[in-house]
Amino acid sequence: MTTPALLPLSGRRIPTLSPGASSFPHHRATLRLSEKFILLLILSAFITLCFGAFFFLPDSSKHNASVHSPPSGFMGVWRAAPRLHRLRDKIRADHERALQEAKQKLRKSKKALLHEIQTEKARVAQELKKKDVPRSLPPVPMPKLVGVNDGDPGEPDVKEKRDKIREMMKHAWDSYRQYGWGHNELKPIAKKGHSTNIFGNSQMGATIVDALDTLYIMGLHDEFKDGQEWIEQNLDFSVNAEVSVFEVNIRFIGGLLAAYYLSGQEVFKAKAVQLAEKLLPAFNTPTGIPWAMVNLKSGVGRNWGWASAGSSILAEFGTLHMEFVHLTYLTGNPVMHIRKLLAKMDRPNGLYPNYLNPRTGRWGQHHTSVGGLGDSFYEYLLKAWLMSDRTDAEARKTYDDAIEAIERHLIRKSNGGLTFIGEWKNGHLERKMGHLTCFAGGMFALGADGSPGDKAGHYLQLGAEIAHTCHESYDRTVLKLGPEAFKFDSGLEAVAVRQNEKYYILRPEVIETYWYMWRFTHDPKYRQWGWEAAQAIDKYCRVGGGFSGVKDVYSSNPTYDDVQQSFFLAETLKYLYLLFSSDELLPLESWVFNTEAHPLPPADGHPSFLCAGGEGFYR
Ligand code: DMJ
Repeated sequence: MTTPALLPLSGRRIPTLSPGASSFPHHRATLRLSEKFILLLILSAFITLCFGAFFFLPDSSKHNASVHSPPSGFMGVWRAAPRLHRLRDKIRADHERALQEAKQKLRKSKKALLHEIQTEKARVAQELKKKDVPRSLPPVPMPKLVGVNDGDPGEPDVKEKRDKIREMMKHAWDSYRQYGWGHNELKPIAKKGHSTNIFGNSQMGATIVDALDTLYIMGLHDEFKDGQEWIEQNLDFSVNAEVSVFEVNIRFIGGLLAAYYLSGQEVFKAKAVQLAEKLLPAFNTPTGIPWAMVNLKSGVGRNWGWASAGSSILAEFGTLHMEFVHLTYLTGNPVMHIRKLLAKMDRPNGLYPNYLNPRTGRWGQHHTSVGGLGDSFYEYLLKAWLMSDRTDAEARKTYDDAIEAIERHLIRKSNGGLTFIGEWKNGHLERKMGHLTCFAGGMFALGADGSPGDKAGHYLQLGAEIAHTCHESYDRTVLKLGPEAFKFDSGLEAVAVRQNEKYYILRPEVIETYWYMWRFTHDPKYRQWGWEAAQAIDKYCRVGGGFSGVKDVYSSNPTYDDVQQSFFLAETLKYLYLLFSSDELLPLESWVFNTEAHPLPPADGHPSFLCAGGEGFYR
């Protein structure tokens, strides 16, 4: 006897055995699939009918129930037929009404329809605005400030120069007040407002915010009050504008924080926090490396179209620490993560490429620069350490290592003996230096104290050499103003070659380095060089409606670019003013200047007002 193989029963229907040879099944134990399906269909139709009858006509059925019918049971089902008619009629009526409404809408003019849409949009925006009320901040005492004084230099001739710088600031501000008020920047020749894509299509008064602390330290208090009033009444970040995260951080958050610390006016603190919260969605990327741009309203971020392989830019995502460290109480610090991620990555020759893809976490093009695209990343490593009262050893080490690699691969001496910082492009050194790179002289001097080994003197010397080279780039022009970029190649020394590198747009970097060098050495040549630059700016860039950049510093008959940049008021004039003030005004032991020259007190290690603890910053 064979034992039938045991089959697993699950999922199988075992056929009944027929007694004869016939294979025709006279009787079936179960239904066919198609039969089951039909039965199911009938059943569900019946259930739907009952549901319709009982629930879809709630009002009338209630009414009927109370007046005519027995409360429940069999009779209820009988009553389903008239209810079904009513249901059908109701559907027809609804249909008809919707049709009429649609016809009416179509009869309206395009203008009326647009108006209706706009009104609805405005209503929704209003609703959203109501929800957008900023979180209230904990009450905390105002920091006691060191070095916010007059800074009288003593010597009358220096005071005279300082007064001249103050007068230039007045001219720049008054012109903006008159012709560009509320716009981001000013066109001093056309005498109207100006803006660039870094501010999106917004009108956020960039010049007002950027200039506030300069006005304050120059003692221009009426102008400061005027700016404050504008901010109180008009500065609104719920705008549909796609802005540069970096620029908004350094100019607006930095400017507002500095204005708060100098004046103690709460409005600046509140606005800085609101704005920082608007920037946070930019960090929403797979790696946490922020997008270059973010829409302030929608929070959607993206990168510049021109950046290598969809990358974020080193100098942009690497220049957030100083400001965000002051806001950790409310925003956390999404920025610390960036440094951690960079520390894990391989670096070609120890150098940081300027491009990093925020999706993949991979470097883009291998281009390293201490000027545009890279500059303030290095600056903020050093300043993170200073902000922490020199406790953030990781920041200091990262800075020291980066500078060592830069010295090894990018810094050279020209045939004429000028020290310059070139750019590294795919394994090749380009012997060209940008005006932006000139800030590095001041950075080397600032970082000298605290550098590893016995190298403080070396870095102060390096700062002095860069200051000298950059001064040469000014001195070798007709206008005594520096070009945007200059070469050290084929017999050329510190001069621009290409036409599109000959412009000067009121940039601060060279004067910034003079000021740091002055503070650390008190060598009078730095005041002398600063004064030369101030005079050249006043002579060649001053116009009726403010100050303008010039297109060719080698031409005795320059044409204007017709832009008064906000950083001219925030940085160039501030550094000049400080250069002719005493060191007691904003001493470097108590203040760290962000990359837009906005002075901030150290925050880490201190219970700063916006950091957890909220005890205030006392020194
Ligand atoms: C400023 O906005 C900042 O200094 C920034 O770091 C780079 N350059 C401009 C001025 O040149």
